[in-house]
Amino acid sequence: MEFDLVVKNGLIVTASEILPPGLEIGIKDGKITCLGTSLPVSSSTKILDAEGAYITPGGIDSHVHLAQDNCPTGDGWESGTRSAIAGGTTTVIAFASQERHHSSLFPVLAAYHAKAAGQAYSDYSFHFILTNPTSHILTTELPRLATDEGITSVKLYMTYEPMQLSDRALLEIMLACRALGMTTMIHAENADMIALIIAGLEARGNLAPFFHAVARPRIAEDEASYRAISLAELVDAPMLLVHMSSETAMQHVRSAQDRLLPVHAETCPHYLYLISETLREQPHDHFHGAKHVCSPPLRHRVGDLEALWRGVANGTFTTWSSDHAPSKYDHPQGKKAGLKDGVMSFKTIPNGLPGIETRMALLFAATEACLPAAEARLGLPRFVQLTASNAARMYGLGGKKGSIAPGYDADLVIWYPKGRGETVVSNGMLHHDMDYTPFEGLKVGNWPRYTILRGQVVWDRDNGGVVGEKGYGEYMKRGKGEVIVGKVGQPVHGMLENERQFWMNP
Ligand code: DUC
Ligand code: ZN
Ligand code: ZN
Ligand code: ZN
Repeated sequence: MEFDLVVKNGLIVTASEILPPGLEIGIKDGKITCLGTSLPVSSSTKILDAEGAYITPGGIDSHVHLAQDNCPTGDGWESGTRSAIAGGTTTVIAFASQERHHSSLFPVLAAYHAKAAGQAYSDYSFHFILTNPTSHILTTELPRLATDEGITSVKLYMTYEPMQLSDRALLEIMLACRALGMTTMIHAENADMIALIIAGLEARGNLAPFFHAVARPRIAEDEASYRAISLAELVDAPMLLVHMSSETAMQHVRSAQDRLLPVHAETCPHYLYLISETLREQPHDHFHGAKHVCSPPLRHRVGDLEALWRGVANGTFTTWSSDHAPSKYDHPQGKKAGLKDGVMSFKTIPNGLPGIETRMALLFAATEACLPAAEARLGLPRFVQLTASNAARMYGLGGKKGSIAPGYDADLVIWYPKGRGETVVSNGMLHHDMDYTPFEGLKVGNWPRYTILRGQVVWDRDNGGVVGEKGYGEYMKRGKGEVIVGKVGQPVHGMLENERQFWMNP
């Protein structure tokens, strides 16, 4: 057996264990073909010495917004995926977004493909945001999307007027997705609670960035999360709640999982590291809080964060995604859209934070330092589940991405040996096309030293930085997602086991 590349002297981490030292990774034609000791090398084999450091699967960021029409000032595909590989992410799943007036998904998809084609440094795929789920789309287009286009997940919104769906629409989509083996992702916030609070804030002139967080309290997320779980339970559909930020909402997920319902949850670095205090006015800069405006908002207390860390450690959360939703700060269509003629309004600040490049290092930090909420550190296998393997399985890339084993794409992150990767995050070191990072000044213990995508070193931090090429990233058609938590076929609370047969297909 000839290898193109052999990675040696590393400690290989999978979703279940740290493999014994001495195992080498043999790579041929972009795939891992062998794990073994003393692998044969020829004159054409490249050797990469990991120097005793951990090797984890290339990251899969399953929640990324690139070149969406509603964030025109942030990253496009080139800068967004360049930033991804520099942070150890080899696959991004971004959104193609239907607007209400779009009666077919295919022209929308073509437009998103056109934006990404030839631009990507990382591999990529799309989820579809559905805002107008006509019966034609549900019965004719979704099946084609799943089978022909390899798009097997949709994101649905319970809030935001241009995107919000009724409970009935959510149910209809869940049923359609269930039949196709598609995954439903839900943005859960109670739209009417938020609208009421915003009206009250407006009437009182409370419009500085901080009031964005006041307008979207935890209870709005808690109620909508519980409702989304109930809707999914009724129709027996696997579901994932995206960007969760609330302890109570997380507990709703936990108790659904205790009942073996197929309910999954995602959280993001900013909810674990930042609090809403950063949205407050500073004496020198009244508007800088706009940099931290995202939905759900950052929460108020450190205690909120500690609870979420427990969910990260105990398995409640399935995925750790960036929710990279970049809008430049100093740009009239970016965050400064909320500041006109000296007058602030959080209502017109685009929502979302950049974080595609910092995602992996911010969770790796929890494997090296004690978690805020516990004496324990996060296990490395759990790090792998959260950053790569669970997303691969849930979103239909299982067997190809997200693990280090023969047959898988050779997507790897090689970290620094302990003690050598310490990094203070600053915007200047990042590769996105943004004028700030919300994590400025945060210190992490390690950073990806090399990122390897399908056998090619695309990030070499000490020798050239981004050494991959634009356009090397490929579009990934995805298969059906796997249910990772619980199982389908659970009876609804209080319903006879076979009662669904009277009103829905098995
Ligand atoms: N939802 C997201 O998924 N990202 C950014 C803002 C939002 O509301
Ligand atoms: Zn349009
Ligand atoms: Zn959202
Ligand atoms: Zn998002």
